[in-house]
Amino acid sequence: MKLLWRLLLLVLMSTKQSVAQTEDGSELAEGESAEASVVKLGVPDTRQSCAMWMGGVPGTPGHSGLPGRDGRDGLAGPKGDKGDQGQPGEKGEHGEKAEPGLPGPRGFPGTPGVQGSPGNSPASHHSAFSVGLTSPVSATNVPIRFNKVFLNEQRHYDGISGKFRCVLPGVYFFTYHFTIYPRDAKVGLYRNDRPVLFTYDQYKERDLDQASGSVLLKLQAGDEVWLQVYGEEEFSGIYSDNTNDSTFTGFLLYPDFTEENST
Ligand SMILES: [Ca+2]
Repeated sequence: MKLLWRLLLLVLMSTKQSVAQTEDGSELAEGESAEASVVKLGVPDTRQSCAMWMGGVPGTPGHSGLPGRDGRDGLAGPKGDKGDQGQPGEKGEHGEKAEPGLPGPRGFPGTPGVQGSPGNSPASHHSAFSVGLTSPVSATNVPIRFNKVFLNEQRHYDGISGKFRCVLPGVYFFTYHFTIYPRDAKVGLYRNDRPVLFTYDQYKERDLDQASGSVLLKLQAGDEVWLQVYGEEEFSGIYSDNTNDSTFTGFLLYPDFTEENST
């Protein structure tokens, strides 16, 4: 009976020995040589029939194998922290002057300007009058006063004094037309107390004569122009009634605002 237990113990010990897993999955007891495994694959192991053989002493560990091949690259690591800001670099040299660029697009219209001050009205450059007699002239050596007004919008002709007073410097045209009756007539056109133009008519009895005259004068502001009988009463034949007129007309032909005429 003791002998049976020993045998059983030996069997258990042999099975406890470390076993190696062969490549094909079959178990190979430690200590078995490759040759033995070849024999196991191709040739029936006659030793298997002897299940009761004793195991040997464990062999010494083998030498270290050759280093294995490098492994594959690992996955990319996590993004690192943001670095500190670097110091500003030195100022660079001036670059070469570039060619002028293309013109930019047209801008928006600007805002309207402030309204200007009113200019001189063309009407302010007007000066004209046309007047006539309402009765024969009786006084001599004084301005003839024309009281019949055809036109005197600017009132530059004064019916009280009988004088035209220049307000706008410039060139003026004057003309007059007289009915002569019942005596001779001699009339002078005066400019500032000096006659510049004369008209003379000898009256013939039972006739009705007419006389006229015209002139261009360059006047300055303040100059006065008028008509007056030149001489005594025997030359005062300037006549007028309801159907016969004697007239005096003048107007500004063109203004002249040069320094010489503006004083
Ligand atoms: Ca005559």
